[in-house]
Amino acid sequence: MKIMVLGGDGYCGWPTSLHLSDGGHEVVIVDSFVRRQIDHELGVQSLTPVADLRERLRAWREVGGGHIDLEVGDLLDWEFLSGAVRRHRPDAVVHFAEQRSAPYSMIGRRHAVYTQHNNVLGTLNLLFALREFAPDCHLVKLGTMGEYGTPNIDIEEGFIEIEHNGRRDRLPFPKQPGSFYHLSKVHDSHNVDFACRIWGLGATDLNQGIVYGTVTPQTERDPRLVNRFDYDEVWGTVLNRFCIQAAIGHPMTVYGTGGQTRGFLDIRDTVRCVELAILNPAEAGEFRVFNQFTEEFNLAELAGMVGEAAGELGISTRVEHTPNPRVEAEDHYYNARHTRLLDIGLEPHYLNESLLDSLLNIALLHRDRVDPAAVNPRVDWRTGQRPAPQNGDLSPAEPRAGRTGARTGP
Ligand code: NAD
Ligand code: USQ
Repeated sequence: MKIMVLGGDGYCGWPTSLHLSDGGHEVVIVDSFVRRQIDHELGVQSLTPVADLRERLRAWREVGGGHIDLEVGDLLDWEFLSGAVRRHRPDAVVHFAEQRSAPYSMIGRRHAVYTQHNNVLGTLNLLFALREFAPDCHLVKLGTMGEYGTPNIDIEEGFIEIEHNGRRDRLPFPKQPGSFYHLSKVHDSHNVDFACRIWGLGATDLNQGIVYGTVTPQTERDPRLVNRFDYDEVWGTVLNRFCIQAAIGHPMTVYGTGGQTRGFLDIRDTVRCVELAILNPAEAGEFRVFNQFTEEFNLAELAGMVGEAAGELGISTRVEHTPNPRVEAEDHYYNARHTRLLDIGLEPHYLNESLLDSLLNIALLHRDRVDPAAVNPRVDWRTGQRPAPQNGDLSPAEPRAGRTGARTGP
């Protein structure tokens, strides 16, 4: 199949592109590199040294992985995006290309506006490009489990059967997201659902949980193929953060009581879930939702698991319950259905099998690259950004939108 991977330079997009290319698909990466630019503005960097995308693509060819095409440009640039879709006429588009940090979206007005502008309008441009130039293309859109929030009932996969005043219907599951970023995903879901209903597009919304790990069988083939591993307070997801904290002797920063429960999955399962969705496409006019995670943990449990695994390596750890910078329920009911990907063949990796090899060992290998100033939380949901410590500036220039994308090849 011909597959466009939007956001193919990112944490999920890069290993997914390699996995699909390895599976014999023709892959085209689309990326504006805005994420690398924001890292630069925030003064943070991946724990793992990430090569330039063209160097990554060269390395993939040199290890026999084959050719991956590249389109450099912004989804907000209609001429660029529609031109790329028209030229390639993909069978499937995987859409990762969004600002994906909840803390970033809560720094202040500009960051909230940037996040929703980039995410919602980028997706809207994509829907129009598909309608005009590739109406039969299957859209695989990355959503998030955080769209649902933490309701006091079981979470279904996208839709719920409701009986109200004696009548029944199947309706979108209620959404109670917890940040302007998570809200952007809800807005996207509504727009994609609507486009499927009125234009007959086929789409899968993958409501992904929190991803951990960095290694896939493809990224291991050459050091230049290494994936990013974020640990700073804006981009680092919780488990990756606990592992680098353990590795550098920093207390694990559990926000509040640690009773917050979330769905988690290994990056190796992310790439497989996306492939399974592509190989089992939505029908024309169908908008379907898969909850994409494999295990649920609360944060106190997670810190305990990291502490135990670190102990096996002779590393002692400490947990610090920091005042919660976020506004979120800390003790709540959580039970989310996640059977649809298992039904089409997902064989999950489990955390207790990967904690040492794909997390702690990577954190230890690169611990000299950790900037301790980037570790503690500074973005507060109520007040926005707090004053910077010694270094690390959280006042980026207004992120630019709508830059002209040039067509390039590797
Ligand atoms: P990332 O920041 O590492 O990658 C996103 C990529 O998209 C970057 O390379 C960035 O340059 C590109 N991009 C962003 N806006 C763009 C635009 N307007 N035009 C072109 N390129 C653009 O993020 P990630 O962790 O790989 O997340 C990918 C997707 O998966 C996001 O949509 C995110 O919401 C979703 N997701 C991620 C996680 C997680 O734990 N990382 C969990 C659930 C869902
Ligand atoms: N947390 C801590 N300590 C930390 C960091 C986070 O206790 O040092 C807590 C947070 O308060 C939250 C939980 O851990 O309760 C998860 O935080 P996170 O930063 O790992 O995840 P989140 O902000 O939800 O965002 C990440 C990705 C996002 C994706 C989402 C999936 O950045 O792109 O959409 O996970 S989900 O959480 O299922 O919505």
